[in-house]
Order: sequence, then structure tokens, then C-alpha cells
Amino acid sequence: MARAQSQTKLNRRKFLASVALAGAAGTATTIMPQGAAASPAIAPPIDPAARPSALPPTAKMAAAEAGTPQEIKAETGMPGSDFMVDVIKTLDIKYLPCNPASSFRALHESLIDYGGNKSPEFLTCMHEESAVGMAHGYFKAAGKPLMTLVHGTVGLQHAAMGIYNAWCDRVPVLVVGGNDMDAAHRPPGVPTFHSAQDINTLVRDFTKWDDTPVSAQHFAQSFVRMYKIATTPPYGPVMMSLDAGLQQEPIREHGEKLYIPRFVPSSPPQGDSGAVKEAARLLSLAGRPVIVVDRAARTPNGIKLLVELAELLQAPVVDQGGRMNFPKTHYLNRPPNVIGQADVIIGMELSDFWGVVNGFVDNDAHGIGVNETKIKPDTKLISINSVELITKSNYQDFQRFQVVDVSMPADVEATLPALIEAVKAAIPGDRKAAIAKRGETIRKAYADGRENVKRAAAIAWDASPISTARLVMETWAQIKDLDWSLVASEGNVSFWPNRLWPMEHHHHWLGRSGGYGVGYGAPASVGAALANRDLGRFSVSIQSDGDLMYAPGVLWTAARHKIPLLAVMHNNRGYHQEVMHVQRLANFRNRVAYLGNDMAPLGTSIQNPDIEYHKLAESMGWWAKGPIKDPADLGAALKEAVAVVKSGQPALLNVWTQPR
Ligand SMILES: Cc1ncc(C[n+]2csc(CCOP(=O)(O)OP(=O)(O)O)c2C)c(N)n1
Ligand SMILES: [Mg+2]
Repeated sequence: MARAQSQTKLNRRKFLASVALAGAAGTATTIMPQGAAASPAIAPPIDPAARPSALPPTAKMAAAEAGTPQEIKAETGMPGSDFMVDVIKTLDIKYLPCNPASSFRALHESLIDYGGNKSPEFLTCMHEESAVGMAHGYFKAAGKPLMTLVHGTVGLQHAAMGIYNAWCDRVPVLVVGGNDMDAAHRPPGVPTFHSAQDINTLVRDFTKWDDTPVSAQHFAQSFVRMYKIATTPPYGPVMMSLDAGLQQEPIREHGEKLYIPRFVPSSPPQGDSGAVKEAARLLSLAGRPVIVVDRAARTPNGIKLLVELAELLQAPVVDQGGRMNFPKTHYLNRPPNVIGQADVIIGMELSDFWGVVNGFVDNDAHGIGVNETKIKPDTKLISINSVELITKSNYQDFQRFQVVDVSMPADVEATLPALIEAVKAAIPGDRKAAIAKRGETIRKAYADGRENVKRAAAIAWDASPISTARLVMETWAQIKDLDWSLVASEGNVSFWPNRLWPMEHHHHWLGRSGGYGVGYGAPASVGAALANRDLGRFSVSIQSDGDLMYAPGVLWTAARHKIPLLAVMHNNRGYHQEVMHVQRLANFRNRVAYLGNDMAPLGTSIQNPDIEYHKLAESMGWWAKGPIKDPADLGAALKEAVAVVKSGQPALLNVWTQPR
């Protein structure tokens, strides 16, 4: 990008260049590293006169090296990045989780000094993946997107997995990467290592849109546009490469007055009326309709609409848990085994319809996966899925191809009101009694199912290390009277919260990472806890050990910014899922998985030394306790931790658990 060659800029560049040159020359002529003469491996001092392109330092340069640096002359005119702050402020973005970097120093300076560090407020992050994970979790609790700034190359590389998770989880995150693009004027050395022609290419395959503005006005249009695209269902992350020069240079208006485009949200895409009618006809005539939902309820209203449809049809709902879609306490909430008997299945925002109606058995007798259908050959399939509108090619988040009979590339929440009305109109009067009877049978199955789950949870109740069911239910006992929000449950605790906690409200369950990139749980729970703090809710997370150690610095961010969160650790001392994968392959090959001398599964355990997570958290400003191994100690420790979190601090309990 061409930079304005203002007098100020030239002065500053000359000044910086002179300091750098004088520094190099000064070093060469006067300083010898200790022991250098004796070691042939270390280059001899450089004779400045022998260097073809560098002049010996002038007296002025040498003085600049030794003396106090001169003040840089103040820039005149409105800095481009101040205008950028004006643009950003129109969108009411509350926070900016961010790891700092020079490629966006100008915007950083404007945000704090011109923008007053409000809307957005900086949250200091220790890893770019943590920043994106925080924005991801925040959105799911608050329903509002955050932005982050990343160092265009290296920072974006760190952020990439978090962006992929947000993409797969259909969550908007606004990512702006600083990038010093003018090869003729950017500082050489490190800043040039950190520049690229096109940083956006790194994440283009898993963002909804990206751009590289070349003027202040272009920035204004693109920032509002990226916000609009990210927040139009299906939601998704978006990316902007932001030139360091454009941020830094004063505004040039090209004779045209700069303006900030007004943000007007787009309406979500609604299913075609003919397809809605056909879906309603199939559902209302079905003997055993089943509703399967994954990310169907975008908002609390989505839950209400789903309850209305399910009750109208007295159809069981299989909630795959991408979001809090349907109350766990409702008798129509059923496990996936109802799918086998269905004659009509409607899938709503499913990430994997094939997986709903087919089974895959890993490693059969021939060592490869086997596919088997789970449904009857004449079962009719209906799909409402907005993600079909943004399918890309490279990453395989679109899963296997599944033929469906009625396909609506549309947003479920936006389509449900029309579908409900169409179903009401389509149900024949003489089917109403049969539909009501279907409901009674399901009600009984629901009650029996609850009893079975409770019996299963009681198994090994007193075991040490602590059973995952006990971990989850002891936690429940301490939070049940609060306005709680389970902000993340990472690792695998056999889905006990989803099976046993009476989740009813949108914030009771926020879903998982989306892309199953491990390392999501810790930052997403801090981000969601921040949103819940502002909304007056109590945040709890089930925090696995493997997940926490990808980027534990987010613990510091939570303490620094006073984000109350109860992190109850599922510390099974390993990457247990991978323990099982290696074991499965050893079994298949008729070998004993080699345990190594310390009797731990090799390459998959996190033991010996055991990580003292409570000390780790304490060192970063958390209240913490552990390791808790005896289940009898758990209740009291949780009680203490809950009181700490209620007082506004984060608290972590390091609990030793059974593998799953
Ligand atoms: C970034 C990333 N690296 C590796 C994996 C592979 N992986 C899947 S589950 C898992 C174990 C996670 O350990 P933990 O969070 O402690 O959960 P546990 O399985 O022990 O319950 C790993 C390493 C992954 N999904 N993502
Ligand atoms: Mg683990």
C-alpha cells in the first residue's frame, strides 16, 4: 500500500534508520563479545570500511547512538486509526481480547488513547488462540460478537485453530490482522518477517469473508460489511488484513468527505414456502416423526419455537447438543435410539445428517470402518440447514453426503414460525387423537429413561479417583439454586451434565467447540463467563487437563480482568480419548499396548510428573484447591469455591477423576 510521504513520516523514518545504522556500526567497531577472539566459530568484528553499502557513522549518528533519542515530531492531521476507532464504535463491540503486536500498534494506540478503551475494552491475552476462543465463548453467552486484533502472520497462525472452531460452530468472530504491506517503506527485519502479501489466505477456507482495505473509506465499508456478514445467519468468523501504514498515516480524504456506513442487520434466510408446506404435510401424516436438532436454537426464542412444534406433533426430539435447543426436562426429549423407528425425520441445523441416519463402526474385522444404515428404507428425510449457504471446498466440515427428500438451505429459527403454521393447517382432524396417544407413550418412556440414567450415575459413586458422574452431580448440588450457566464441558465426562442437569434455558448449555480442536474449553469458558458476569449469571465449566494445557495463560486473563468462573477439573491425568485410540489399534493388531517403565500409556498420559493445576491457577491469581482425590472431600471444596466465585473471583478445583 502506498503510504503518504508526509514530512513527518520522512523525519521519523530517517530518525529510526539513523539509530539502527549507528547501532550496527557502533557495535562493530567497539564491542567484542567475551571470548570471541578465542573462538573461531564466532565471526570477527566487522570493519565498517569494508562493507560496500554502509557508510561509517557520522558524528551525528554516533551521537544518536550514545545520546538520548530525540522526541519524534508529533504527527499532524487525524490519524487513520482514529477514524477506524470511530467506525468500530458504531458497532457496539464491548470487548477486544488481544495479544499485542506492532503491526497494529497504531490502531491499538487509537483504541486506548482516542477511544478511551471503551467499546471495545482491551482484554490482555497471552495467546491469539485464547483471544479467539474467548470471543467464541462470549458470543454464545451474550449473542454479540467481539473483535480481536492479531499480528498478521505469526499471530494469525496461532489464532487459526480457534477460527476454525468458530467456523465449524457457526459463531461470528471479527478478526483483524495487522500487516505492514509496503515493502519499500516498512521497517526491515522483524516487521518484514511478520508481513505477507495476503495474510487472509491462511484462514480463507474457514472464514465467511475477508478483505484488505486500501483506504480509510474502504476500511469503513469493509468493517461494517464484515460485521454484517458475520452476524447474518449462518454466522461465522470473518477476517480483515489491515495495513500498518493505513492505520498510521493521517487521513487523506481525496476530496471526498469520509463517512461511516450505517449498520442494518440482514434478515436470516427463511425456507421456501413450497418446501415448508411439503415438510408440514410429511410431518403431520407421519406415524412416528422424529425431530433431530444440533444448532437449531440460535436464541432463547428458538427453544420456545421447537417446543411448540414438538408438542404440536407429539414428536420426540433428539438434541445433539450443538446448542441448548430443547429442555432436558421435557418428556419429548429423547435419546437417539428413537431414530430407528421413525418414518419421517426432520433434521435442523445438523452438522452431520449422514451420521444421524447411519452408523460407522471403527475397525471391524478388516481394520477399516464399516457403514450401516440405522433407518428403514422408506423413511423420509427433511433438512433445514442454513450452513448449506456457505459451504466451502477444502475443509470437510460439510461431512458425508446425505440424500434428503426435502432440503431447505435456510435458517431454522426463521423458518419455524411458518413451519408451525403449516403443520397446524396440515394435521387432519381425525389424526389428533392418535397424535395425543403417541405423546402418552413417549411420556412413559421418558420417565423410565430418567430412572435408568440415575441408576447408571450411581455406579462407583465412592470410587477414588472420583467418578465423572459424582464430579458432575456434586457440582450440581452446589450451583442448582443459582442462575447457572455451564459455559463449557471439555474432555469427556460421559455427558453427565447433559443427561442429568435440568437444562432448560438458552444459557444452561452453550455447546462445544464445533471443530473439536482441543484447547477451546479454557478460553471459551472465560469468554462466556465474561458475558455472564455482565448479565449477572453464575458460570461453571468442566475443565479437562489436556484442554487446559494448550494455552493456560488464559487463567491469568480471567484473574486480571476479574472474570468470575468456577472451573471444576476433570483431571484424568491424560489425553484419555487418545489412550483409547492407541489401545484399540493394539487390540486390533493383537498386541499389548506398551506402557513404558512408569506404567503409563506412552504418549497419551499426563503423569509423572503430575501437573499441580491448583498451583498453576494460584500463580495466576485464581483461588484454587487440590488435588482432590477422595469423593468425600469434594462437596465442601465445591462449596468454598462457589462462595469465592460469587464474590467475583475465578476459582479452580483440581479434581482427580476416573478416565471417563
Ligand atoms: C488441537 C488438537 N490436538 C489434538 C487433538 C486430538 N485429541 C482429541 S481428544 C484429545 C484428548 C484431550 O484430552 P483432555 O482434554 O484431557 O480430555 P480427555 O480425553 O482426557 O477427557 C486429543 C489430544 C485435537 N482434537 N485437537
Ligand atoms: Mg484428560
